[in-house]
Amino acid sequence: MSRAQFITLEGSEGVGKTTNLEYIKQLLGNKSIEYIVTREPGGTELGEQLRDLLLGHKHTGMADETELLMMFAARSEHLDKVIKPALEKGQWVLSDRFTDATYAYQGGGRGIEMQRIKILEDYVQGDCRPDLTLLLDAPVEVGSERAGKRSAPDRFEKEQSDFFNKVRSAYLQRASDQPDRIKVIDASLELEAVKRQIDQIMQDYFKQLGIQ
Ligand code: T5A
Repeated sequence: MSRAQFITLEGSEGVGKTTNLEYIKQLLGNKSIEYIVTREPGGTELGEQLRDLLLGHKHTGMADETELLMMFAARSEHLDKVIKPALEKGQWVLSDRFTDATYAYQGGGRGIEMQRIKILEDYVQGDCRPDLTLLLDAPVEVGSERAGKRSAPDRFEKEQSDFFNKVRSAYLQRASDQPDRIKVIDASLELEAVKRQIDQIMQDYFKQLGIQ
């Protein structure tokens, strides 16, 4: 049996990460794989408090570097208390966002040098990286419309389309740099068509790991 896998879901606002996470849970369940589901920023008591500060509107003028460091502070706690212990116990980890989001939002969106993010990634994570990342990709207008229908905008959702175009480009750049790990899914299609793409990727992945 292969070791427990760390899978992340990424994409900009409203592309359908939370919706499709449910589908991935079903696919793992069908293979009788033990897993936990978590999210970033968040996933721990402290991380969820940091999430409230990051997404809420109390600190609208937060400096970009502060935002970056808070993302990694929440991540450090998340790795220590949730992700690493689960993987060590043999449970797969399915996370709604992880460090690719930092490269996309704080790097692409805010314009912080990618090299600085890499230094923090190495420092906080050591050699812990996702094994597989599903990047749900859709034009910014599609995601914004879907997210807008669902709830009031958080601090990030208040950004303009220029910001989200940069986020999307940074994600796509990472996918093109790391094609073995990051699989791009056309999330602009109707939900059933998105699920079919996810199913194909996951079945190939199971096969690669020798999971029947
Ligand atoms: N962040 C996070 C950083 O800046 N740096 C970091 O390092 C990290 C980790 C987190 C915010 O923090 C930022 C990024 C984010 O701004 P979040 O809640 O994780 O916030 O992210 P959001 O993108 O805001 O999450 P959403 O819940 O808005 O989007 P989802 O999960 O992608 O979308 P979902 O599944 O809720 O779907 C939205 C709506 O669309 C419908 C759904 O039913 C739902 O109503 N839908 C579809 N409709 C039609 N066709 C489809 N194919 C559909 N798929 C979903």
